[in-house]
Amino acid sequence: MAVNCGIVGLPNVGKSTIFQALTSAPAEAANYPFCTIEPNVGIVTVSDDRLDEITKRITPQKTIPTIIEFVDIAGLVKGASKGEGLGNQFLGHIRQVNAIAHVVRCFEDTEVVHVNGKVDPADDITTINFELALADLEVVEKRLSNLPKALKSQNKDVSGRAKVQLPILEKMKEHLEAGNAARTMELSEDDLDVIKEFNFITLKPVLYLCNVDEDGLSEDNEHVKEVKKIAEADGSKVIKICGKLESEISALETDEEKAEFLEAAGLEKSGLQILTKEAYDLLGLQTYFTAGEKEVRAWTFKSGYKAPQAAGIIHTDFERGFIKAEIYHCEDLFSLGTEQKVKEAGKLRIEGKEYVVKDGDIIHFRFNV
Ligand SMILES: Nc1nc2c(ncn2[C@@H]2O[C@H](COP(=O)(O)OP(=O)(O)O)[C@@H](O)[C@H]2O)c(=O)[nH]1
Ligand SMILES: [Mg+2]
Repeated sequence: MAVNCGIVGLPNVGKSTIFQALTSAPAEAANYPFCTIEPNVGIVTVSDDRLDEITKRITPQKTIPTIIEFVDIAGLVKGASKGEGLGNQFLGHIRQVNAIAHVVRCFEDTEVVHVNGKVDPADDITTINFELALADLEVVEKRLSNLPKALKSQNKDVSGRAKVQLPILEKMKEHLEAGNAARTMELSEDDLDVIKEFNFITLKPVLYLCNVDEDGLSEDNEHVKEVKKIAEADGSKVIKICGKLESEISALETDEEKAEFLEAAGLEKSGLQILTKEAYDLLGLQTYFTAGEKEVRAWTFKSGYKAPQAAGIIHTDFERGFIKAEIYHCEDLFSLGTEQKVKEAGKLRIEGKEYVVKDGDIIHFRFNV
């Protein structure tokens, strides 16, 4: 399942620094054939303690974590929606991502020029969000101008679709014109389904990423406090990261060195580990595992998936030919110690097509093609 998160923000806020730190230890691309391989796309493994614990108990030949793609989206400046900067090119990239990490400069450094001359998170966020709202507005207006024709279409599918889209898009137009993000509108699941085809940018979930200096990590500075206020009103999450520190950590060679560095800095996890985890949660993603002697592997699925859908993530044949799934939970493995003991304790279950997969399930699919 290809899941990706776009990194946006004004120029010089630290996007590329964070992106480069994130992707300094790239995942082995061969394991992830569905990924996009482009210079501004990085495949980042999602660290998961449970995967390490399963590996210890099963001792497979190899362990493959699940991943998330990060896309460094440059070119967002005032006027981007009108083609300023990299304008349209950037907008094309951002329409394709599942979630947005919005980097906000919350560090002071006279050596690093701010595009508007001073560090002002509220103003920066407004600028970016305004451009994104304008970009969506353009899509809405274009569709609205085509609707009268579509409404008169002989094709019932076309006219029917236009009819349900009309009131939603009209409401959305007003909302966007006021500079608001579409995600702050009240829209039902059905509404969302009807407008899915437009890939609205401001409907995507957002995570604000405060790029702070080292002091800002332990205590929120004024800039961070401001971002938190905005995010709260917006229903978005905020995390802090120190781009400079992350790039120092990522330059270290071994995991041991990285762990020592973090400990010395008084940190439990790197900002990047927190970011990948948060991005994962933001998207409502969960993990199940497959575990055999050859390979222990983590797989990403959307919460609510039933067993055949989850199987389809491994291979479409698994979904088509799904028969049943043998399932136990990783916590049972951790408490009982071995797969054999899990079986003896009666914790291994056979589930059918209607089973809703749980985060942390260890699954063996039976299928027939
Ligand atoms: N002091 C400080 N400088 C940073 C930090 N993160 C990035 N920079 C510097 O800010 C400048 C712009 O960073 P860059 O990642 O290229 O920004 P982008 O334009 O958003 O991609 C570079 O000179 C970075 O070294 C940070 O956390 N602290
Ligand atoms: Mg950059």
